[in-house]
Amino acid sequence: MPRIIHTADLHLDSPFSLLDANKAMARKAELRGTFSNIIAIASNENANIVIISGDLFDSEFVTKETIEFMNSQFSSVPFCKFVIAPGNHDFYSDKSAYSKSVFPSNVYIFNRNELQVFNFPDIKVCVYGWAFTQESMEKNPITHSIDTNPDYINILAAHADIYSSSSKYCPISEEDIARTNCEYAALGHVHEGTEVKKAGNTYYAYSGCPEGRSFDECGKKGVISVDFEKNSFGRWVPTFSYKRVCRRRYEKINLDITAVESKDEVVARIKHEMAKQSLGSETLLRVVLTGAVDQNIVSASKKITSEDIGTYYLEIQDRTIPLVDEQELLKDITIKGALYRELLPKIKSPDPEVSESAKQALIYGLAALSGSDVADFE
Ligand SMILES: [Mn+2]
Repeated sequence: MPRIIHTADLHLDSPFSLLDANKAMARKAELRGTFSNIIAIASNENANIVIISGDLFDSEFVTKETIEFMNSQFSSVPFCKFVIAPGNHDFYSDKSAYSKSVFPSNVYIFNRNELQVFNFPDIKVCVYGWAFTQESMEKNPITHSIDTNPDYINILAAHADIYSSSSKYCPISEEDIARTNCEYAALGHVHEGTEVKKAGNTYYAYSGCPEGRSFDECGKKGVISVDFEKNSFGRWVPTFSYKRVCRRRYEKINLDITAVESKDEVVARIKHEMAKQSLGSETLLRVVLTGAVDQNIVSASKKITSEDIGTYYLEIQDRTIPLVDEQELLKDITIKGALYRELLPKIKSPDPEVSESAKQALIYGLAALSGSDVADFE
């Protein structure tokens, strides 16, 4: 029963510029750890092939340590073949790590921007695919239907965009996928993994990235494992399972803190929300505070740390509006009311910079008009 693991978009050696230098270095190491997790699955579950559908590296600049690490990992499962289809971030060129480094003999790398095939008679598998050879690839390499061998399991490994026919990143259509006549098309490029779908007789999916690298890549991440069995008509039938491999996860929480009375209450509300979503210490969390709130509490809440709530990283974003007696101010015929009515549309602006400066103007304005000391507002 042949078994294939499908992954893509690992982006090894990503800079993690959102984090401080120490954490960025730790995350780079963890990203390599995620690759080890994939290797461990391949090893423990006796996978025949691991398909890597592009963007294994974040750029053409790959450190020697990363290459050495990769090669020791590839060599640690000699019975497993690794097929790489370079993508737009790690395109194949004379200067790329793919052509400049020597890889173990169980690693197979597509190197042309047209349809190629690796034939593995020992396990009766054919892997079709191509490589990006520069940062973009506007042509579609599936120029005709493939005359696949029915005795073989036929796989397509491709970095491609199925969502836009005008994409600069190898636009292919569902019809193209169907024309490959493959049992499975293992796609890379889209970092949000998809369900397994079917075009003609070909199943296809984006595995998504196996480890999030920013708040654009939220949630648990993993790889797709595909098992093949022959049905009574002698056709290969795949079954799919998703396996989590990520070390950490990025998550966003929107929290309406209207009527909270202290920073501690905000901390408790964040923890409550984390418990509800089962977010643990591995989480990189962005909390967006909303609601009409006393700005002293908001200022204090902005100082909540990852230690306070037990996450790996915490970012607090303030989208609150100042707690004022809105009805009173809307009717207020003095300059206070005029100020409020003037600033209200800006306070409610979706642009956080506009909203923030309007809020500050209101806080300082109202404080000044009441004769109180604005220094308290920091
Ligand atoms: Mn990518």
